[in-house]
Amino acid sequence: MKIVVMGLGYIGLPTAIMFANHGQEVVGVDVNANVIKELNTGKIHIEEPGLQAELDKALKDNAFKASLVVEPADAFIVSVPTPNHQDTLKSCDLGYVTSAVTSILPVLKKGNTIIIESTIAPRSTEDYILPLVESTGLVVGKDVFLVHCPERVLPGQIIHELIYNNRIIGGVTPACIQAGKAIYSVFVQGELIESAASTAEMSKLMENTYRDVNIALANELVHISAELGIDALDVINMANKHPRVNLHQPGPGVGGHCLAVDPYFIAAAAPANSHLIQQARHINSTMPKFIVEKTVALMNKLDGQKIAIFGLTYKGDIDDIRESPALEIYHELKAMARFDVVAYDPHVNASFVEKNMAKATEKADLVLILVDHSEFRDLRTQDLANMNQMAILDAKNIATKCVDMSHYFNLGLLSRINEVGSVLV
Ligand code: SAJ
Repeated sequence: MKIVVMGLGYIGLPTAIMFANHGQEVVGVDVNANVIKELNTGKIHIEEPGLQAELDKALKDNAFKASLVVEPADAFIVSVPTPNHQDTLKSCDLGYVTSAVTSILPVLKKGNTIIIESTIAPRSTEDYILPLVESTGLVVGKDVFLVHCPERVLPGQIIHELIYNNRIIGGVTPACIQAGKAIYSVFVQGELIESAASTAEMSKLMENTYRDVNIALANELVHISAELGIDALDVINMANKHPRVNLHQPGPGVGGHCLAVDPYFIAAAAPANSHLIQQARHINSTMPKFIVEKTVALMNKLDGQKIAIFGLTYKGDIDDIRESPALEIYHELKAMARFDVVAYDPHVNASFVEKNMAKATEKADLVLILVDHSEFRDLRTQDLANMNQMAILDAKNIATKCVDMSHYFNLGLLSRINEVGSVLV
């Protein structure tokens, strides 16, 4: 089978290479000429464990090539970004998807299958992509097959999860589902679950929305508990001892390209019926502001000058700072021009990021932990001995070996900020 994969990013590239290394002839298409050049000379442009070795093998076997141009094939897999529109409800921008599909149309033949892997708003396959495909005169379900098959992999474990995760095969017609199954069964060992295209779209979006809403509930609990003087983290621990309760963890906000993006696609598609989802987005996207307020309140109490921010990425143990609430907090505190703000992150290489922890904490009045990097788990009070005042605001509840500091606050203990007087150690 010949497969064209459109979009060679975090999902498209590993997918293309997996097909190539399972006996298929694969052409990876991207609009970025540099990416094409690098891949054809054997270099991957993204960081993903095991992927370089997989590309080496695919190139050696002549099973994969990268190209700027779409070629005739048996199947086309579209894996391009779907950002939010900058409209009020941040709806789904299908522009890259429709332009990828449009570029396939001139080479589309009877018997071909088009699979959309990009995360898309509910009903996009049937309402927008189907008419586009049928504008060629080919009939979907009879002449060609159209499928939405959302990806669900976690960066860092992509190759393993591509093979072993279940896949939802959302067909526009029963024949489309079968065409999709035949393609993924080449290498997927998880279950291939048959569904309608619109169900597949919505289930992908709801997986991430479920987490976003659950995190918002935990963050709202932090607000409530700060007001009432109750330890929110203890409450979560207690409640989660119930066999059917799984409250998520609060934090400085929700980042990344999935949880902070996908719920808007649902909300924008059905604004009058998505109050909870919209409210959850509001709660999570205003958490950075809340953390800034608490930081300023604490710094005022401490009469402090220097803040050492620990962690800038959107979640722990990764190097990705895009859509990061931690970065937003850093910029906000910097912009106030009231404090000396230094960012320390052992995972991030950027000129404004301090790589030396001792330098970051030197004469600091507060360590503000915003990311749960594993390194911070081992942080001890004596590691911070060069601080001016021994204070930590730990928004991820990770520096648990530092709770004996003069001032240690996590999101369960915010109400105690009011009790702080200026203490120099
Ligand atoms: N977060 C919290 N509290 C929690 C859990 C997470 O504040 O209890 C925050 C994180 O710090 C981060 C954000 O949420 O800022 C998102 O992190 P995440 O680990 O929940 O998710 P992503 O965006 O890295 O990956 C998700 C995954 N989806 C689910 O687990 C349902 C992944 O499987 C999907 O493939 C990916 O979205 C995607 O592409 O949609």
